[in-house]
Amino acid sequence: MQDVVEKLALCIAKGKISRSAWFPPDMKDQDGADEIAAEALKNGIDPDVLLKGCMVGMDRVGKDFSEGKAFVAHLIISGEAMNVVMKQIKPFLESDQVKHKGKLVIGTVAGDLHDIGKNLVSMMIRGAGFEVIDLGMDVPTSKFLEAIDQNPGCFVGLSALLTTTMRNMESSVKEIKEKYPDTKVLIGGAPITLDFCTRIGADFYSPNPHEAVEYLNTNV
Ligand code: B12
Repeated sequence: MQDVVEKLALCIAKGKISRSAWFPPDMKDQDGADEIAAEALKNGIDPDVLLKGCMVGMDRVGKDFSEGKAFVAHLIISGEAMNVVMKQIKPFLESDQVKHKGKLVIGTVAGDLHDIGKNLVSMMIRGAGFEVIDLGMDVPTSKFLEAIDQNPGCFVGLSALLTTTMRNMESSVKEIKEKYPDTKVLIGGAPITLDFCTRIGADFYSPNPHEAVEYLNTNV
């Protein structure tokens, strides 16, 4: 079983999606995440084992990214490799055979159409074993409140890329905290700083998804 975890983690970390994928060149003609997952499920291996492989792989690439050793393109291709595995284990996830660690409701704040960073964060957090409820972009505060109401105990992630929409982030955090003071709110996006996070009363800021995963793992 450890063998499956390691093989899958390697494919995810290196972005080897399937046997026919040309990337990465040093894994040419080797099985990718797709084949390894299919074979494992055929042999009756628990989907949790595959999820673990995804988590280990995404964790490796996430660490490299936060240390500047990997780039956005690496995260995207690793995410693609993870998605082919997730597609195969989705039926098990839906039948509750895999337990999620917790839930995160995430969205880009009102007025903001930038979702690339938010999608990366979602992907990494999903890869870490959390259920992610992605509300998309240009999300009004009322939608966040509705989602929190429907998912008691969830974490909330807000993303903003424009200095103008940072104001909307501030008012979303204020309203969320007024109505759900115990809900932990994570914020991020290129113009966001730790100082801003503290000032608006959010619980956590990170410039990268990896630290957000660490925060969730320790606070779940
Ligand atoms: C791509 C892009 C667009 C695309 C967005 C497509 C999409 N689907 O996202 C399009 C073309 C739509 C766009 C539109 C606009 N854009 Co634009 N855009 C960019 C650009 C080039 C890249 C942003 C990006 O995706 N970066 C890559 C991702 C991975 O990084 P990231 O989002 O920062 O996310 C990382 C972290 O911040 C963190 N993170 C992000 N969210 C979260 C959330 C949580 C909870 C956590 C923990 C972490 C976290 O993790 C991520 C991974 O490390 C930036 C310039 C730049 N270099 O940043 C300009 C930029 C953001 N855009 C800008 C502007 C001005 C605009 C427009 C107003 C342009 C116009 N005049 O129409 C419009 C606004 C539209 C709107 N209402 O939102 C300005 C903003 C300036 C400012 N000070 O506000 C920038 C900085 C360009 C510039 N130098 O002027 N844009």
